Amino acid sequence: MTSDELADIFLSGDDYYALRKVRYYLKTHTRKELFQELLTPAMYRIGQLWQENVISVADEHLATAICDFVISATDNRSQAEKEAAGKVMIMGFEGEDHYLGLKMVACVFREHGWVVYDMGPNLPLVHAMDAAEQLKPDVIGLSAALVSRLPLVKSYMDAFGILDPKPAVLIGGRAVTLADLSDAKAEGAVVLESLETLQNWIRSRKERNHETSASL
Ligand code: B12
Repeated sequence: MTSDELADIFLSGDDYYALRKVRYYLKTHTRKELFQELLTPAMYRIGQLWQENVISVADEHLATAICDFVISATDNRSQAEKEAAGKVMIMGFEGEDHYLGLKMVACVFREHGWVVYDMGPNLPLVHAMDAAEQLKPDVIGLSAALVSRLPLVKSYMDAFGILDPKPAVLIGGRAVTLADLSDAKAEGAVVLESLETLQNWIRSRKERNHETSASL
C-alpha cells in the first residue's frame, strides 16, 4: 500500500478499512515505518490537496479523525509498564493545534519503555510549568507544525531551564524542517527532524546512561 492510497482511504471515510490495511502493513513493518513512511506522507498529501482546493475542510477533518483513530487503535501501551526507562512529557506550543505528530512521538517513546504524559496541542507555558513541576519529567518534547510558533521557543526554554531537576528539551515538528533553530540549539535544545532521529536519540541516551551507571 502506498501513502497516496492510504490518503484516499482516509478521504473515503471508511475507518475500519483503514484500520484493516494498517494492521496488515504492521505484519511486515515497524510502527516507526508506519508513521514515517505511510501516515505522515498520507497526511502531508491531504494538506496538499486541501491547499489546492481539491478537497474541502470537512474532507481534511474526516481524514485527520481516521488517522487519529488508527494511531490510537494500534498503540501498544503495555511496554512502558514493563521497563520504565524514563519519563517524558510532550506538548504542542501555545496556539499550535496540530497534534498527530505528538501522538506518534508518544508511541515511539512508549515502544522504548518510557512513561509518557501526552498533554496534547496548544499548552500555554504557565500550565506546562505547573505540570513539569509536579511530574518532574526527564525529557520534555515540544512540537510545532507552524513556523509562526517558533518565536515561543525561547520563553519555553528559559522557563524549563529553571526546573529542578532540569529536563532535556526536544523540539520537533514540520516547522523545524523549515526554519533555522540555531538559537534554540545554543540554549541546549535538541532539534529532531524525524522519528528516525528521535529513535536514535533515545537509543544513544540509553547507552550513555548505561555507561554512567557502569562507571559508578
Ligand atoms: C490536519 C491538519 C490540520 C488540523 C490539525 C488537527 C490535528 N488533530 O492535528 C487543523 C484543521 C486543526 C489544522 C489547522 C490549521 N492548519 Co493545518 N494541517 C493539517 C495537515 C493536513 C496534517 C497535519 C498532520 O497531522 N501531519 C502529519 C504529522 C504526523 O506530521 P508532523 O506534524 O510534521 O509530525 C511528524 C514530524 O514533524 C515529527 N514530529 C512532530 N512533532 C514532533 C515533536 C518531536 C519532539 C519530535 C522528535 C518529532 C516531531 O513526527 C511526525 C512523524 O513523522 C497539514 C499538512 C502537513 N503537511 O502536515 C496542514 C498544515 C500544517 N496546516 C496548515 C495551515 C495553514 C493551517 C491553519 C493556519 C489553517 C487555517 N487557516 O486555519 C490552521 C492553524 C491551526 C493552528 N493554530 O495550529 C498548513 C501550514 C502551512 C504553513 N505555511 O506553515 C499545512 C502545511 C497545510 C498546507 N499545505 O497548507 N490543520
